[in-house]
Amino acid sequence: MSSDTLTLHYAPQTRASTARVLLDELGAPYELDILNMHAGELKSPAFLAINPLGKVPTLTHGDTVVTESVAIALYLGDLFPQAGLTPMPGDPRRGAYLRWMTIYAACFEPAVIDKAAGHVPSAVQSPYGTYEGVVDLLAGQLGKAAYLLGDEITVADIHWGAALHWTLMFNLVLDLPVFTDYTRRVTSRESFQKVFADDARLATEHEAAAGAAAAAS
Ligand SMILES: N[C@@H](CCC(=O)N[C@@H](CS)C(=O)NCC(=O)O)C(=O)O
Repeated sequence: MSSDTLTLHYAPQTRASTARVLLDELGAPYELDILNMHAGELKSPAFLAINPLGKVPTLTHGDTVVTESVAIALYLGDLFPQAGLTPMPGDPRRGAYLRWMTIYAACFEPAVIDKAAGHVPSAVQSPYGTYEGVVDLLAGQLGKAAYLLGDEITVADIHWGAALHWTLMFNLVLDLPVFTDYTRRVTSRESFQKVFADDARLATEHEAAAGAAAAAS
């Protein structure tokens, strides 16, 4: 393994799946370190030494460790600009790109997690305002064009398409056509379909292996 190898520490059917789709879309060479979440492998000492939070996705690039899906997406997008999916500095879309990636981590995800937990924080104290405000903001943006930043797909759409896929699946956002059409447009790509299929296989294997280990103990 060369020192600049990209390794995605991975568990199927998690936020790490998005990073894997993105690596494929970018044409990046990478290795997968497949971990069985059901067997506790995300909390093993070896993995905690890489990411003390014991979470995936985690990306290592030589000695560099990148955690947090949005940071990983931004890092990879900048590393592979030749794929044509990254609004790089100088591109007029760069500001909106950074804004929407940050809205995902700082506003959308906290809002849907609060919603799932039945927690309604004060709109003034909450870093995202209200759940309804965030969802309306997103619906308004997606209603303007085929993709988040216009007519061309970017890294931001790989991220948001995957996010809407799981939030629609868990009924955390309303299945408005503006969300379902966009999600279908993004996740029908070959890259997503390949990862979804492989994840289904891996998840079945992992559950069986964890079940067998539990039964034997
Ligand atoms: N804020 C993190 C969230 C990562 C996260 O929660 N990952 C989940 C899988 S979707 C995980 O690793 N869960 C395992 C655990 O907490 O034990 C990110 O965006 O990367």
